[in-house]
Amino acid sequence: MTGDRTRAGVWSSKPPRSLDLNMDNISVSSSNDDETLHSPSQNAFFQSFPRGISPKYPLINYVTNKWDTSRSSRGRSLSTTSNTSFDRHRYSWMAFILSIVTAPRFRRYMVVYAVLVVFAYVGWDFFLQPMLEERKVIIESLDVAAMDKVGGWYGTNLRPEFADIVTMRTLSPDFLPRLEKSSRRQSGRRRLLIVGDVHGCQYELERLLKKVSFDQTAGDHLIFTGDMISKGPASAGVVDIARELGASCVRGNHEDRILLLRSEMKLRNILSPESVDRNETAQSDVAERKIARELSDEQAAWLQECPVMLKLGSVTGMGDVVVVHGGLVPGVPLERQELTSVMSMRTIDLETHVPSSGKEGMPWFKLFNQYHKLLVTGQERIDSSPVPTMTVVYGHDASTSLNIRQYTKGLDSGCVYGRKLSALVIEDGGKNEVVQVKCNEYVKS
Ligand SMILES: [Mn+2]
Repeated sequence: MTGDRTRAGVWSSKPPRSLDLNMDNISVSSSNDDETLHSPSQNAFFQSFPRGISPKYPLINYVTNKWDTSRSSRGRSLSTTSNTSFDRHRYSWMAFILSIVTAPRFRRYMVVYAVLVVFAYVGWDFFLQPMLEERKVIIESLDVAAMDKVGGWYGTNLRPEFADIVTMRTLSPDFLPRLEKSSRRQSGRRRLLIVGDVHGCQYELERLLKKVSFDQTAGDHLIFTGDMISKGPASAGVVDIARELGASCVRGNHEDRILLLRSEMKLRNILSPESVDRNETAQSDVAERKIARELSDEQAAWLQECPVMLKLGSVTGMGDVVVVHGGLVPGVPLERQELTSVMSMRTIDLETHVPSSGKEGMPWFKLFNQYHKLLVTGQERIDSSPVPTMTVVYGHDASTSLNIRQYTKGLDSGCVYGRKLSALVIEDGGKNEVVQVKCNEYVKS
């Protein structure tokens, strides 16, 4: 202590030159008087200290190493110690949390966890939960016990007879792919080429046939799922190709309308191009009348022979295959399906199973697939004999586009809207694949 005091005494009487420079550094913040700082006089030296402190000890004792983190060492007087311990305590907690948060690894993990949480939430809310919900309502809809509540399901009533519509045909078994994959030595293959809605896109149809190297003489057979005509540029041309290649077809809603319109126009003697109705240009079906006039009697007669339902028979790996344009109500025998709905259905009412061409509601193919899944699992519980399942190949639903499911194969991929023309190719041995070509946009969707 005495040594300290003596040294303090020495300094207070005459501070060395070098210390003068140190003083300069320490007192910058507390003094705004540069003149006095640089003066060698002792008064200036003492004035530069914070008030209340007399330099009894060497200056080094006043130096702390908290200059850049502790607030109390800067703004406040060194002698006020009552609050600093509390502040330091609080500070150490904040510093602790801050050090965790600012650690690079912690931040990295936080980002990873945040992303995982977001993914889990989105996955549940947008995919898993709606899927489970949908499955639940479909299974409830197929519950036989619910049938009585609405007085029975659709399809048990008699349908009206239409004289001018071919209801059903069965494809010749000669066209069906063989059970075994044909070897090269075997004469002729048997491929089935089922093409979705062409809508007069003749050029695209030609390109598709070329792409799959369609060869009628080698045993390939062509089937159309309906709506070969209307909307696009060359309805008659598409019918000509189909006739040339000996194709099979089903009646779509557009064939149905054009054929009905054409026979009505024929009855009224306004089918020839010269006999255009005076009021006709004001009517909404100008485009359809044009197509009706474009088709020759032979082309119309060929379309007239397209059935609403085409049974293909049993195809390896697909069970019984049926081609329609719109869809089928599950659980109703083909003979009792309502024809207009078969040509135009998109959705189905969950309570009554009444089909509709509207886009809002449960798509018919979801109910159809679930119905057949339940049929198969229910059968498995009783015995192990294979269940006669049915696969529907259809078109019509351009808004859902290509839609390949276990028991339903939707092939309308919106060719006329500039999307794609699709074909389901079934080979010997039952192997099947979808082949597509890109289309020009003929109609704005
Ligand atoms: Mn259609």
